[in-house]
Parts: sequence; C-alpha cells; structure tokens
Amino acid sequence: MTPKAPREDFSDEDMKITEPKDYAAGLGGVVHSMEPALKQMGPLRTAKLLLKMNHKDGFDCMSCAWPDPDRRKPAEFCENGAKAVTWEATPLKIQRSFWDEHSLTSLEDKTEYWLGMQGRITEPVYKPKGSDHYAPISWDRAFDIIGTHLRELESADEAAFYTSGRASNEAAFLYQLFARVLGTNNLPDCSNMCHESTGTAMVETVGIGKSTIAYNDFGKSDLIIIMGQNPGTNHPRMLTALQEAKENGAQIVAVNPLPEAGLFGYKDPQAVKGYIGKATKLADQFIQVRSGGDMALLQAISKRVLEAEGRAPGTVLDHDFIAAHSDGFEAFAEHIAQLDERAVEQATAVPTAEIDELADRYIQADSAIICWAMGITQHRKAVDTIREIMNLLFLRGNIGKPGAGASPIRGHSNVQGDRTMGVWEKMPESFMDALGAEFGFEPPREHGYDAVDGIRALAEGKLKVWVGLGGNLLGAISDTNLAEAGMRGTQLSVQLSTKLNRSHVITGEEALVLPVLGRTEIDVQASGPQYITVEDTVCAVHASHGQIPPVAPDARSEVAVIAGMAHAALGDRYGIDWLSFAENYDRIRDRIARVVPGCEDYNAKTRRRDGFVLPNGPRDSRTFHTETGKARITVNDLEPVECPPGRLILQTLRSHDQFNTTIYSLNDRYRGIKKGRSVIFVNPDDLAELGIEDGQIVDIFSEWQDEPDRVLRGFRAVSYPTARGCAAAYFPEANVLVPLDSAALESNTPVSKAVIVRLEPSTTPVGVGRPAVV
Ligand SMILES: Nc1nc2c(c(=O)[nH]1)N[C@H]1C(S)=C(S)[C@@H](COP(=O)(O)OP(=O)(O)OC[C@H]3O[C@@H](n4cnc5c(=O)[nH]c(N)nc54)[C@H](O)[C@@H]3O)O[C@H]1N2
Ligand SMILES: Nc1nc2c(c(=O)[nH]1)N[C@H]1C(S)=C(S)[C@@H](COP(=O)(O)OP(=O)(O)OC[C@H]3O[C@@H](n4cnc5c(=O)[nH]c(N)nc54)[C@H](O)[C@@H]3O)O[C@H]1N2
Ligand code: SF4
Ligand SMILES: [Mo]
Repeated sequence: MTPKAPREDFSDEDMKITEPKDYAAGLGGVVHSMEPALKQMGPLRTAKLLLKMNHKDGFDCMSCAWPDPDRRKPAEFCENGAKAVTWEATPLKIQRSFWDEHSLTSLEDKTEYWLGMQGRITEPVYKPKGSDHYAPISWDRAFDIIGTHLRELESADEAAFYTSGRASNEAAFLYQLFARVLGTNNLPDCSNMCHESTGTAMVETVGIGKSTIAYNDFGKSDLIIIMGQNPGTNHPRMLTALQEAKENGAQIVAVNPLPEAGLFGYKDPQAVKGYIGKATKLADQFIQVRSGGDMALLQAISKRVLEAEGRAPGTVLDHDFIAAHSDGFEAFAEHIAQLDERAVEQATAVPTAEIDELADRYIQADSAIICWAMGITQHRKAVDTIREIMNLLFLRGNIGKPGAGASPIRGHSNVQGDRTMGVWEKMPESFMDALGAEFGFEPPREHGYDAVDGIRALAEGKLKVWVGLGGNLLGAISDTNLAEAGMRGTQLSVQLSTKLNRSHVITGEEALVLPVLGRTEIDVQASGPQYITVEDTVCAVHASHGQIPPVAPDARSEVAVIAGMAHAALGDRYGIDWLSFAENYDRIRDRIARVVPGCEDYNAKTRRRDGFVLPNGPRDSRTFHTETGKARITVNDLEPVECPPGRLILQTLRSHDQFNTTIYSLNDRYRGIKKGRSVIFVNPDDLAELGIEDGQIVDIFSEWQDEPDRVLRGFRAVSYPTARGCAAAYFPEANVLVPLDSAALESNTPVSKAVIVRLEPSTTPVGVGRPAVV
C-alpha cells in the first residue's frame, strides 16, 4: 500500500515533554530505524536497501560522513541512516495535480516537514514570471530557459552555483567546471555554514583541511576528546567506534553545554548484548562548558601541560616533534603563561578541578584524538578555537602517529568530496592551473561568493541567476527573512532536488525545479549503468551503486542535469563535449584523475572493492604543506562570548529526527520531546532568574548591535540541564534569529551557536504551520 502525503500541516499543540535519556540506541534504536522504513517502503524495498547500505557492492549512506569500518556487519547502518534512506526511497510521489492545487503563496505557510512529506519530485516544473504556480515543463525547455538566462548575463559573476554535500564527486567536478568555464568562482556551498572554520584553521596550521586520522586510529587511542558534537544523533555509528575504543582501553571525554545522551552511554543495536544488556558507559569525564568557552578551556589545558613540563622537564612535551616539525612554540608558551585563570573560569564556567583533571588525562595519554563538529565551528572565534585544538595536539606530538590526531567530523555524506573536487569559491591557484590546462581555458581567478556573501549579494541585487545543486539554502542560512527577500530579487532560481523544501517556495521571478535521482537509485546512461564516488570524513574514497529503479522516468541523474545545463549555456565552448560526460561517468573520472591531486588512476582505484584513501601529509608522514613547511603553533587572543544580564546564549541545533532542514518527525527522543519543535531549552536556574515558568510560552528576541530585534514567537520554554546562561532551539526554525553579519572571523561561517537572546512571555499560541516570526 502506497503511503499518503499529509494534507494538513503539522501542529505542536499535542507536544509532550518527558525526561531526557542518558544513553543512546539499543533496542529503541532498531525499532525506530525499521518502523518508518517498513511503513513507507514495505518489507521488500526495506530489506533490499538497508542490507545494501554501506556495503562494498552497495550504496553509500547519504546521511552523514561517518566512515565504514574495514570489516562490515550484515547490517551496517544506524537508525538515522535508515531514516535518510526511507525519506529518499519512499514510493510516495508528488502528483501532477499538486502544482495546480497549491499556489506558491499558499506553500509559504507550510513547514519544511510538510513540504518534505509530499513525496519525491518526478518531473521538471517551471514558474513563469508573474505566475503563482509551478507547472510541468519538458527538460529541453527547462535547459533552454537556463541557457538563455546565463548567456544574457552581462557578467558570469551575476550567477551563483550553490552545492549541498550530498552531490557525488562526479557531479561536483562537472558542476564546478561548468561555473568556471562560464567564468565565475561563485560556488558557495553548505560547507561555508559547516566546517569552513576547520578548513581555515587546519590549512594554515597543518596544510590540509581534513582529518589527520584513519578509521582504525580510534581503536588505538588512549584518549578521545569529543568537543561540540552530538554523535548519538548526528554520527550514530561513531558510538560503535567509541565503544570499541573503550574496550581497547581508551578514555573518552565529552565537552558540551548539553549532556547529550549518546555521549554518556551506548547500547549497540547490532550486538545481541545491546538488546538486553546494560549500556556501555562512554564518557569518563563530562565537561559542561559554557557556549563558546572551548577556546579558553583549550588554552587552560595547554597552560597546565606547559606547567607540568616545567615541573618535570623533558617528560611532558614532545620535544622531538616540536623541534623537528613545528614552529612558533616560544611565542605560544610565552602567551599561554600569561593566561588569566579568572578569564578562563568566566568563559568556561567549568570548575578548575575539572580542568586539572582533563589536563592530567591528556598528559597521561600516549596518544590522543580530538574530534569536533558544529559546537566548535559555528562560533565567532571558531578558527582561533580550532587553532588551539591544533596547538594542544602539537605539544605532545599528537599528530601523524597511531591513535592520535585532529578529527573534525564532517556533516553531509560527501561534503568533503565536493571540496576535493573543486567546489569552493576560492580554490588554490594550483587547482585552477591544472583545471585550465586540462580543459584548455583560463579559469577565473577572482574569488567568488561564499554562502553568507552570496546572500549579501542577493540582498544587494547583484545576482540574477541562482542555481542550487541540492540542499536548501533558504532554510539553512542565517537571517531567513533577509535571505528570502534577496532570492525573490533574482531573475531565475533553479533547484536540482529530490524533494520539496523552502528553497522551492521562495523563488526568483522565474523558477525551475529539476527532479534528480538519489543515491539509492540505479542510474543508467547511454553506456550502461553508472556508479558514483564519494569521500568520507577520514578521506576514504569509494564507489556507490544505486539499487532500485528510478522514482520516475523523467527524473535524471545530477550529472545528466548539470551536463544539460552546461550544454545549453555554453554549447561546445573550448571544445568541451558536456553531453558525452553524462553518457559515461568514466570520462569524468578520467578528467578528475588528471586535475585533482591524489586522484591519479581514479577509475581503476574507485573500481577496487575497498576504494582508496587520499594522501594526507600530516597523517602519512608528518609532512605539512604550510607557509613554512612546518606545523604552525599559533598565538590566539581570547575573546569570550559577551552576554548582557537577563540574556541567554542561544545555540541552534538538530533534533534526533531531522537531517538539517529535512524533518523526519516532530520527536527528539533522547531529549524527551514528542510531537513538537517549537521549544527552547533553558537551565532551570536561569528560568527561575528570568521569572519564566517551565512550560511557559515565550517569544524569543535576538539582539544584534543596533539593528531591530529579530523575533520568533510562540515557543515553549523547557527546563533542561544545559549549562548556565545557555539555551538551545532547533534550526531551521531558529535561523530567523541569526543575524547575517554575525559570522565567524576569517571563515565567515554563520554564528549559529551563539545568538544573544532575551525571552518574553508570549501571547502567540503554539500553533499549526511555520512558527510566527513577526
Ligand atoms: N541525523 C542527523 N545526522 C546529521 C545531521 C542531521 O541534521 N541529522 N547533519 C549533518 C551535518 S551537515 C553536520 S554538520 C553534522 C552536525 O553534527 P553536530 O555538530 O553534532 O550537530 P549539532 O546538532 O549542531 O550539535 C552541536 C553539538 O555541539 C554542542 N555545542 C553547542 N555549542 C557548543 C559550544 O560552544 N561548545 C561545545 N563544546 N559544544 C557546543 C551542542 O550542544 C551539540 O551537542 O551532523 C551531520 N549528521
Ligand atoms: N541555525 C543553524 N543553521 C544551520 C546549521 C546549524 O547548526 N544551525 N547547520 C548548517 C550546516 S552544518 C549545514 S551543512 C547546512 C545544510 O544546508 P543544506 O545542505 O543546504 O541543507 P539540507 O537540509 O541538507 O538540504 C536538504 C535538501 O537537499 C535535497 N536533496 C536531498 N538529497 C538530494 C540528492 O541526492 N540530490 C540533490 N540534488 N538534492 C538532494 C532535498 O531537496 C532536501 O530538501 O545548514 C546550516 N545551517
Ligand atoms: S553513521 Fe552516518 S553514514 Fe553511517 S549509517 Fe548512520 S547516518 Fe549513515
Ligand atoms: Mo554540515
């Protein structure tokens, strides 16, 4: 029986709040993973897909970028991977009548949840200028409209090409080539909002913006510090790796304002003991840091490391590493010696004894890994904080040796691969040279817009065409209202998507929605079935093979759509035969092999069952392609998050049942939330101080410089054990509160984890549809 799309939008009226959990997965995880899959897809499709997921001849999970172990279990997926597959492979399709029934104006009130639940997009649709409706259109006509608009631009820089991290390496490579042959580096991507701060800090300090460990290093490590990451929800199979690391003797420390379930305990749903036994205790120490306090914490640990060395010279620092492989130590040591402990206490709100304990653990450990994600990268001082992570690692030579290293945990399943393939508004000159030489053209050298600058350019009317290769920029970016107004000012917006979202509803004067195949689907082109390739968070590259027939005859692969757009806009400029790339993806891989460093013999290497691992200087040989050829120990000035009295530092984060702007359900099981999303988590002592009752409905005002307050109305205050002075709410809803200009220094990533807010009692009822913002 085919499931039905909901007609009515969802409501928070029946929201229920229960106690948060203190461990993740277990039987609950299995039940939760299979139930929606069976309901939406039926037993055959469910079995076929879930058992092929993350297997060597199967397809790569399209959800997060967590790697696959060498030895795979029969069921190598997690609850959230199963949700992602179900969401994509649902047999539910948007019917033709949908476009007649729903004007764009009427869709503006709909939640992301409702939009996504309408089913897969099956045919290209077009909204002409002046119309309030999309209507089906042929592919030829769609390409013609795109080609005409792009050819008519005065400058290629009036177009921008956004990418979300699900796109394959083949699609990403072709897409960036398209933009650059057209003549622009306007290639903003989701990474700009995600791990950009990581890239900025790591390229400077170690010469590569990626993890310096391999999967097996987790099992070899003495100490794993997890900062600003919620693996139980966002990288669930990481808990298996952590459990194994623990069995091998590793200690685990979690640093977070929230006591996230998955950080404390884990029952492996794949193991028999996981069904019945007790949860493995994961974290040996939990540091409940104040939002944005990590930089101070890291400096305080480094200070203790240096002091311990002072007490017992030659026993704590890795002098060989520091002397042979790094520079900047003296200046750093001098700077850290002056660290003011009171400033640390204020910034972190962590008792000194706990910092001492963590420093001891770090000094005792022969090998340490530091992992981090959005709780670190989405802060004003994120780049400095990551530089301090690197400093701390360098002091004890925790890089390029077994069980040790820096491990940013990436988000989208192929966000790292997309970057490797050239999706970046400022690729290095060496890449541009190789690209130009391979295709016989001079690529544009001026850097393009990133996501934040792209929105600014939209708001200033500088962009006429916006193309989105997946994703949901308008849902994901900060300052929703400003971003939406900007998008409405374009002449043409184009989205290549599997399902509907906000970015299809708020459009340019003309708009196109182009249906693409997802990773689960078999992709047949002129030369036969195609595979695509992806890179995970530890730089392993491998093939992914679709398993089920395409959702509809009119849905096309991303590669085919990009080739069609490029052909329409550029014809055979520079002798590039775009359509031939879509006939056989080996032809793209041959080009990748000659342009992208580390991808030599790309076709042969990606045909191996295990794929291959990209070279990584720091990991492989302590080689650092930095300005000085050494690992850079840096000096960074502390600047804590300022929060005036009566205000809270709001972080915007993910519930357990969402993937970024995709909402799978209104529940957040581990945090005890059922049937609702309009919540703000606040410490009970802060609620008392603010005179707000647990459960009271509040309006959230975000204060930014002298700009008028941004407001989100009708949210339920939930008493929750977050750090004092801190609060949390879900994005995308909370994005209206994040000012566009509030961005991380150097990386320009929206500061999604530190929005200064005040709460006021609300008269707005918790209601149906999108939350009220005015
Ligand atoms: N199921 C699921 N999986 C996903 C995603 C999803 O939406 N759903 N998204 C994917 C993507 S694109 C990404 S980038 C990753 C995101 O993975 P995460 O980074 O885990 O995602 P967030 O939900 O933003 O959680 C941020 C965590 O950092 C903590 N935090 C917030 N502020 C601070 C701080 O100042 N200091 C410290 N130490 N901690 C802080 C929060 O309490 C929270 O635990 O997940 C990927 N995987
Ligand atoms: N306030 C706040 N904002 C944030 C964050 C935060 O923590 N707080 N996190 C930021 C982060 S880390 C990220 S990565 C961004 C995410 O930003 P995006 O990557 O732009 O957003 P997603 O929600 O992942 O995109 C979902 C859409 O992708 C499309 N899609 C799904 N699968 C496919 C596919 O296979 N092919 C194609 N072509 N389309 C597909 C579907 O139409 C779906 O609606 O959001 C950022 N925004
Ligand atoms: S951990 Fe991430 S990649 Fe692995 S199955 Fe779960 S969601 Fe998919
Ligand atoms: Mo992300």
